[in-house]
Amino acid sequence: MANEPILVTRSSMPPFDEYVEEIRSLWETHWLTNMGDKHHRLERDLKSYLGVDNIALFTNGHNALECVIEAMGLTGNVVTTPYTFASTTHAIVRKGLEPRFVDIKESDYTLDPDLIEEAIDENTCAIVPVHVYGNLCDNEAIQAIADKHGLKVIYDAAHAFGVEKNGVSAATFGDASMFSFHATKVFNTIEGGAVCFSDPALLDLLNQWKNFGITSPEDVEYVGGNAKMNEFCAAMGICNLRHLDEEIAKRKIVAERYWENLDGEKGIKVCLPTQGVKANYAYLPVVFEDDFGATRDDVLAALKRETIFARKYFYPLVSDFACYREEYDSSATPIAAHAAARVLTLPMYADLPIDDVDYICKTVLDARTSKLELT
Ligand code: T4K
Repeated sequence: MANEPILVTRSSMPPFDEYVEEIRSLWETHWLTNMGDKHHRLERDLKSYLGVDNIALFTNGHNALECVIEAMGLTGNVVTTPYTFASTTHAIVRKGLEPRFVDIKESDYTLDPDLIEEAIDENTCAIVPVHVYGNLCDNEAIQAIADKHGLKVIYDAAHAFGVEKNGVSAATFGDASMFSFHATKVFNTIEGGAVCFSDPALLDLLNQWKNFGITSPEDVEYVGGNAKMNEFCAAMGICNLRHLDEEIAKRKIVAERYWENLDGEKGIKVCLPTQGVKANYAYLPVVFEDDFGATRDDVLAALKRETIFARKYFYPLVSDFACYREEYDSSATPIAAHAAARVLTLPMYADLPIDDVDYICKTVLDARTSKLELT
């Protein structure tokens, strides 16, 4: 049994004194939120880190996604994936749009471009693909379809902070990309999120939509909400960003040890980075195929007995949640259904000791024999 419980992830935090130093000025200014100095500074730092011209910060990734849908004035239906966190679909539905679920690719669990066109009709306004686990979607194929049909592309890039393809930042893909800066993400601002976008005209709209739709001191043009990042969260982001490359380098060592231990084992499918992609090692998904010798749930239980808490990201499919299952049939997306029924995300964070990785892998592989002993 592990000495301490090992959870699926652990938030990255800067040295305590560094954060205290960063927030010291707030006691002088008493400026705590509503797009203050820290907020502006983090925007500048992120533009530079992500290589983008336009960014808007938010309270969280979910509100960021809702806001960009609102700011683009989208109506109709949206082609998207059911293999994601509830947030992606909820944002679409909460903004009055209809999700059209399309299946994913077996290789990396991202939206399959070959299936997108079948789902498009005259009421389709956008494609919302997800760079799930930080695996990049086939952005070129998706963009070609969007251009052909005059659709917007908004990436749910919640998992893809810092990921690049052939030296190009994923934050530049499509019309917009939403990032989550939740505590569980590679880069966190405690809670937070951002939208990076190509059309500079969106900046004012996003800033207005996240601030009650206020357009001038005496006018409110939109029925906006409140989704402004506060100064304490922005300060956390400023500090965490300074250490991010080091954190990702440590994650790489952890991920590579997992792959060394697990890749090639019968019935196990891991997700290796694609050629030309600079990965962020956000998650460690493993699919247990039927010939592994134990089911995904057997493995989960075996890990739990050792106080190791893996998670079933993403099971069930969003289309199987109680709030959607009446309207959708998950057998229409068989590859997503197959992966959801067999996937586990194993513990992954920068400071996860290599000995623990070895122990987790041993427990995973031993689940085959303990299954035999139990039967
Ligand atoms: N799109 C996608 C594809 C997403 O995955 C997400 C969020 C979003 C959109 C929306 O972005 P945000 O609005 O959240 O910015 C977690 C996160 O809450 C959620 O942000 C994330 N995806 C989702 C995949 O995972 P839970 O309910 O599974 O998290 P929880 O509380 O069980 O935490 C998991 C583990 O993380 C814990 O066992 C320990 C560790 N942890 C957690 C917290 C809260 C920490 O180390 N520190 C912490 O503060 O949803």
